[in-house]
Amino acid sequence: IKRVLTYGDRAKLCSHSVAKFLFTTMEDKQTNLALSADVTTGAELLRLADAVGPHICILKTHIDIISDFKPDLVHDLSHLAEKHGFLIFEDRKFADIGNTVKHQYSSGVYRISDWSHIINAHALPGPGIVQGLKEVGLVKDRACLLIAEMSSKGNLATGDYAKATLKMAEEHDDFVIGFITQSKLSNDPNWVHITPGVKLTRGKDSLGQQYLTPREVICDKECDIIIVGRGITEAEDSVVAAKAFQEAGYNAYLERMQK
Ligand code: BMP
Repeated sequence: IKRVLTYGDRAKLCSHSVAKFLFTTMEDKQTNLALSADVTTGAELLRLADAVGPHICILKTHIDIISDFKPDLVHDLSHLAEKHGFLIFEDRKFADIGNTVKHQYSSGVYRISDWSHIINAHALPGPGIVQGLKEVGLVKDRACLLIAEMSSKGNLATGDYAKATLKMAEEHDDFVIGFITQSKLSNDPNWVHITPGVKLTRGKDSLGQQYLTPREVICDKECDIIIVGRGITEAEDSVVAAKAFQEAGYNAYLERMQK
C-alpha cells in the first residue's frame, strides 16, 4: 500500500487549476525547484529564465528590484514560462487592507495580476487581504500563497501565527493554494508547502537569512518545493547549480516516498 501521495497523485486530487498545473509539472519535469531570480536588470532575468527554465517548476520574481522595467519584460517572461513549462510567482508579499492590495495587485506600474500566476500575502492584516486579492485574481484563474513562517532570524511569525494562517487559507481555498513556510502545516494533500532559505549546506547570510538543505526541507520537514536564490544566481554557472538543486530536491522527495 502506498502511504505517501506522489506529486502526480496530488495533481489529480486538487481542484485549483494552478495547483493542478504545478503538481503535474513537478511530476513531468521531475523537479521541486523554484528559482528565486533576484537579479536587477530585465536582460539578466530573461537570460536566467531561459537557461534555468528546463529545471524549475516555478520562477519567483521581485519585479520591483528590476531597474530598467518595461512592460515588454513580463510579456517576454510569459513566453519563456510557456516555452519551458514553469509558473511565474511574483513575491510581492502583500500586507495591507483589502481595498489597497486590490489596487496594488491589478494596477500601478507592474499590473501584477496580468502576468503572475501566483502571488503571496501576509496573513497579518486579517482575511480582508485575501478577499481583496481574490476580487482581482479569481476571475483570472490566479492563485495565492499565504506566508505562514519566515526563514529570517527573529521573525515575529511565531506561536499560533501559522495555525491562524492555515485557518484563513481554509476559508479561501478557491484562491489560496498553499503556504510559504519552513515546515508542513497540514496533512491535506491539496496544500502546496513552499520553502525559501535553501542552500546545499546549512548556513546564514549577514542579514538574518537562515539556510536549510534540500533534504532537510523536503524529506525531514515534508515540504513540497524549495526556493533557491543566491545558491543559483551567485554560482559560477547557474545551470550547473540549478541542476544540482533539482537533483538534490528530487532525490529528497524520492527518499521521502520510501519513508
Ligand atoms: P536566497 O536563496 O538568495 O536567500 O533568496 C531567498 C528568496 O526567498 C528571496 O527572494 C526572499 O525574498 C525570499 N524569502 C525568504 O528568503 N524567506 C522568507 O521567509 C520568505 C521569502 O519570500
